Amino acid sequence: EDRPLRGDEDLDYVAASVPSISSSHRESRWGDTNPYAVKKKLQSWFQLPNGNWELGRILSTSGAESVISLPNDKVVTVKTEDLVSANPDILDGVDDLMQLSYLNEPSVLYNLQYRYNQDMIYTKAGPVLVAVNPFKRVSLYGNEYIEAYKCKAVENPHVYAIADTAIREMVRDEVNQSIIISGESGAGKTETAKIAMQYLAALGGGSGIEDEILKTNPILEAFGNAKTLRNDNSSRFRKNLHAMAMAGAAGREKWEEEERQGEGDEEKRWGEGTRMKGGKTDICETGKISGANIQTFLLEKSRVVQCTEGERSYHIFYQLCAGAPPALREMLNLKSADEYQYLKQSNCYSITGVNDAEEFSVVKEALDVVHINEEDQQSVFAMLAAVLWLGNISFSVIDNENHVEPIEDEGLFNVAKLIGCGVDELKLALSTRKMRVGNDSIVQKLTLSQAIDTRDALSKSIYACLFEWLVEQINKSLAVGKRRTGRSISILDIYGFESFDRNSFEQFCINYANERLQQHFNRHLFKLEQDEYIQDGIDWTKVEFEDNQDCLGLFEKRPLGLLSLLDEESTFPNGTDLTFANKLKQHLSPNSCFKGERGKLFAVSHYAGEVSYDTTGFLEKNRDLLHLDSIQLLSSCSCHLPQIFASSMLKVGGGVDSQKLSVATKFKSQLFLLMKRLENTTPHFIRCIKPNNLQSPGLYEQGLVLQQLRCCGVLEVVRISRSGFPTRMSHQKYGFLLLENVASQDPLSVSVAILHQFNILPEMYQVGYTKLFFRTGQIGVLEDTRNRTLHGILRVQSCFRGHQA
Ligand code: AD9
Ligand code: MG
Repeated sequence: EDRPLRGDEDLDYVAASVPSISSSHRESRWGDTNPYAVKKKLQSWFQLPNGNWELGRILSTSGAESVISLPNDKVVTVKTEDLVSANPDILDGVDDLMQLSYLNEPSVLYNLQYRYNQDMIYTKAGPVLVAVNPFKRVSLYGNEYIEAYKCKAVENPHVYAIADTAIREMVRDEVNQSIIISGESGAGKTETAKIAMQYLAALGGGSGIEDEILKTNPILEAFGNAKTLRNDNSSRFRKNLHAMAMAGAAGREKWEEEERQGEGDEEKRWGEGTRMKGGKTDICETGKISGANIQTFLLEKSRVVQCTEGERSYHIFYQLCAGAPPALREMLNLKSADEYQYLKQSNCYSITGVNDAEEFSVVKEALDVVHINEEDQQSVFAMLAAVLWLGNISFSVIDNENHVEPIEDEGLFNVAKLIGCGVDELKLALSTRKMRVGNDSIVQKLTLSQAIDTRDALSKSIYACLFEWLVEQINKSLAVGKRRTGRSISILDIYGFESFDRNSFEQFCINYANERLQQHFNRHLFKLEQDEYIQDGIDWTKVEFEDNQDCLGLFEKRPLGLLSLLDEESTFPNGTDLTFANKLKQHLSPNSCFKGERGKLFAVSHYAGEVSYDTTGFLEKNRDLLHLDSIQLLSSCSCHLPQIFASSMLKVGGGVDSQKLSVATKFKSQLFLLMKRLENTTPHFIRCIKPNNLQSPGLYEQGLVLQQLRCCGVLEVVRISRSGFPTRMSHQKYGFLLLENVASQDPLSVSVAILHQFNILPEMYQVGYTKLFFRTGQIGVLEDTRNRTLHGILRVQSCFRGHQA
């Protein structure tokens, strides 16, 4: 007699062959009355005129044309070649996109949406974690979850799981780790970085270092974040948090011992929709945090003096105006936000749901935690007030050549008092410039627009220096008395690729950085793929990968690359944005990634698409000059912060006489340092996706998501794996489809027999030691047959059960 068919057993067989579908998902599907309705076999993706994909049921196919019915019961005739294969139902909502048999765009979009609708915002794409912003509180965080991931009780994709893997690999391999988070504005990078930090902090470290690390967030966000049209709490700088942790040989032994103890425990259920494996692995002893360091890049200085309608300047200004206690208000002569020109111009003072006065106390408390003393805190607030008052300084014309002088009013007096200089010196610094002609120095008077530029440049520099100084103080506090031994985990919160209607110098720098990071990403993925092929004895030369080296060359080549030409033109006294654009066209046209456009425009073919840049303002932003007169003014001040700022500016510039480093050059060298650091780490990638532009929950716009998946390299992962042999199966999986009895054969021969039986072409697969590797799409026929066969088995089962009853 054949063995009796027990429903559960075979269900498990099916489930087991689709690795790690979450159990809640498994249950909801298996709760259906007819779980194996083989509907996907007849279904295909079809793109509607609006670009969205719909799942259509194929009613008939006559070669070139197919008739399909759409979910709204509309029946349309379409070209068969426009149809894109849909995955079998069984693969709905898999937690790793690589498990999809068909790795096409609609399938990827659908899978993410399927999960998003159930608040499963995290999904793996092979080695990459995709996080779709929920724009609402989701119950996925907190100590209970942290504990569960720590003891590996849950396996669902999560930031915690990434952080946990990073810590484990750091301890096990004694290699530094990095968690690289990217995505466009509002996608959730900063929140994700905080979630990862939460996990690291929960490891403890003693002496309050965990709390200090977490308290850096409110400070950096107050001084470096602002409300923009895209995100109420947009970071206007990028950061790398570098957490030092203990990872020695002793730690490793303890670790391995615990790992061994954790093995072999049976599965338990934990929470809803999660799978739990018992066995506690306490990593606290080994991965303890011993210190940290924060590196920041590219603070958007221009926001201090200029911002668009409906946006705000940095949060801290509004917090100070709203929350400063009376004594401080008096000392700084503080007014309300709407009395300062810099804050007034954008006509936006508050953020829905945010109380700036309360936030001010949070920041103050955080400053205490990172050991910035009361006196220094007052100096910080004085610098902020000075910047606000600078914005209120206005000028009057004093001669018929449009030369100006600052008006002696409240603004001027307050600035002089707050930075500690004489009113006359301040007036002079804002309205004249010393020039050197031969060995003589002459004084030139400034026109109105020159004076305003000088004033604004001073405000921007004070703010940028203040930000840098704060970061430095935080770093001192995070490092004080803490051992710098052991290994580290870096958490990078960086700009994603940006492409707007008008793209300027900022996008130019950001996209250049992304091009570098993309290369790092590609090389890492390539290596992972290659390792897997080699391990399984596959000929990996049959796999081709593209690289973005050409585009990087366009930026970095010397002397004829975008960056060199920009620096060269920035040092020419007669250089303008137009002469710069022309020079680019003259020298770079042969590069296939470059396209000259009319006037001041040029375009670059980035890995994520073509971007057209407008060179207007490029040279000035790149020079970022603060006149020597202003630096000298600051160094003559009696307050200590302005003095520190002046000396740091002189240091960066290499002394009084030398040319200051250009912004692009400084950025490039920061980027190189960062890349060098990253190259010595094991990277973990998190890609954040913004599902809609309204910052509202539950809304998933396919087109928007698709464009981001493309830009942040998720589709690249898919593409890279498609260009190889993306579908991998164990040798046994299809054994039962064989017409002959194969029970006695070894798994490898079973595989070969199946390939023959289904006439799969030799170039379409590779037989590895442990797995079969298929080119993309090959698995469809096998999968259909398998489903039909299983469907048959189930029918038999239900008959059998019915019979028993
Ligand atoms: V920007 O480039 O700095 O402008 P980010 O950093 O990518 O941007 P941010 O982390 O600030 O975006 O997220 C934007 C908003 O999305 C947050 O203020 C939250 O309201 C919301 N968000 C993001 N991630 C989560 C989450 N995991 N859970 C709940 C979230 N809300
Ligand atoms: Mg951010």
